[in-house]
Amino acid sequence: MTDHDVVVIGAGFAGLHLLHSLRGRGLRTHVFERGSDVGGTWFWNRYPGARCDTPSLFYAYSFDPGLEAEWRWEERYPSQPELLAYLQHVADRFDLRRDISLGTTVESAEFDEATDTWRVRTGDGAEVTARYVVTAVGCLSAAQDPRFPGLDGFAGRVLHTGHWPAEEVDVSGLRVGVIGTGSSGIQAIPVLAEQAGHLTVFQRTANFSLPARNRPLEPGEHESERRDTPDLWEQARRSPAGALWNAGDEALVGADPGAVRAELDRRWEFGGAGFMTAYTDIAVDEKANDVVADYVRDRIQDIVDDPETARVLSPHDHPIGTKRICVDTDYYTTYNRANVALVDLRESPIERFTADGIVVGGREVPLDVVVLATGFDAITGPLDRIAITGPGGSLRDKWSAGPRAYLGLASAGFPNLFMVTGPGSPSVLSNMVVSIEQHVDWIVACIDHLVADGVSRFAPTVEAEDAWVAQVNEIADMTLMPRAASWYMGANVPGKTRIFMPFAGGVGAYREICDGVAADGYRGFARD
Ligand code: NA7
Repeated sequence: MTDHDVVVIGAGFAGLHLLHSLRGRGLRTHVFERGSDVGGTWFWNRYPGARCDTPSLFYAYSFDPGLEAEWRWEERYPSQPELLAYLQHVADRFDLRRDISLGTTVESAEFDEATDTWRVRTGDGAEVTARYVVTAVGCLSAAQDPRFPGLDGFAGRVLHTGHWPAEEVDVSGLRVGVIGTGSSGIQAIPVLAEQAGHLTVFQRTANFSLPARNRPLEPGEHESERRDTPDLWEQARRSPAGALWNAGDEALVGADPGAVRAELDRRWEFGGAGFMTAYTDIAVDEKANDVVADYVRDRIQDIVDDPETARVLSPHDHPIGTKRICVDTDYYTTYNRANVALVDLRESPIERFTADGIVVGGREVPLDVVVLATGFDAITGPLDRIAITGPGGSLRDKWSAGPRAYLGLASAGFPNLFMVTGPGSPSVLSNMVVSIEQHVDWIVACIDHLVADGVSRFAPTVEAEDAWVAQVNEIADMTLMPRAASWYMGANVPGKTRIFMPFAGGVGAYREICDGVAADGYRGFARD
């Protein structure tokens, strides 16, 4: 008998829900978590200003009405401390902690062909066996720490947004540099600018950012929205992005320009990523995309006082939305502060670090603290860091030319291994929590079925997987997405194969496909 029926790797949104659901089916389940507490993404990304850009109404579990009714979100968008408190509450409410080993990194998982079980080894040298392994490692949890020349000799402090220290970091009066202007940098920069003596932003690629218009929620606001939209969750589950964004149903191309301007103004004032759903063709038609991109560039010119700074902040090298759209609070106005400077790394690349700062374009910028907001080895990175070995070899080797997984849920040659929000699923293109719940429900029902049927090995066929990967690519190619050097494409990691990783066909369509596969007796999977 194995130590556990199921080992789950990770105790964030996915791992906690898995543990609760698998236990509910009577399966002996154990979770290993690298962090010293539950929370996953929301444990590690505790940098100043960290906040979710999906509204709190949707960025929550829907599986338990009692949990939903008792939790009160404070703001339109949940902050990192609030999300961490929510996940800690979930762990306690469902008595999950007794089956979670915190501070324990899974180093390897090896399939034992003799017994059809997984041997899972952890960093403390321990080994356990399990019939099934489910990875719940998140898509953005393997931080990218670029090795700049001279970095080790820098006398100041270096911090990464993706593994920010637990204790408070006080930058009052200090000279701070931020490298990176993705979502993390764009959220952290305004908060750091308020505290720091001086802040220098080192920008490689200008990004499009939309105002969040975050605000406290009125008492009863969630309740009234739920009353007005009784099948809210069901609509979100069947929607393209797993949240209701009041998406427009007309194309921009051909629409009256005055009406377009008014609609974009309205959405800009309302705030949030729903701006991107104003028209049906923004993600697929270059002409429509250009109109929206021009609109945002115009707004940047309006907000930023110095024309040269506004020019450098205006993105020109990718269609809007093809790199993850950023949602901010006071990002562009921050550049009007006297204590903030912008360095364009395209014109003056980072030459090296010295003991006292960073040399760009032949001049040294003196710094006390450097914040790396340099992102993640997305989607595959967290899985690559675990040595996963199936009967035919390692997952790392199999995926060296790009990830291959059927439905983003499982990979041929790796029996009894499931992935939550793996490559080839909507994952990062959707509201992660809705996608996580869909994957958890599907995986738990599948494992339950396999146990009942006494199946010893279950994995996708190569044919089904190849067809799925081809479909993922075809759909991506119908959009403008592959045109950007984005982390969706693996383009931010030196040497990583460039391939569009998530499924861009929408959460609702994807759910139907997964349900159809299960209803057809798990079409595309082979069993022994
Ligand atoms: P992102 O979106 O990958 O942003 C990372 C930023 O760091 C981006 O501006 C990068 O420029 C920059 N970067 C990365 N490496 C370097 C080096 N070596 N030199 C200079 N600049 C660099 O990560 P985030 O953490 O902001 O956001 C990740 C996701 O988390 C986000 O999309 C949300 O879903 C939540 P580049 O664009 O590659 O030129």
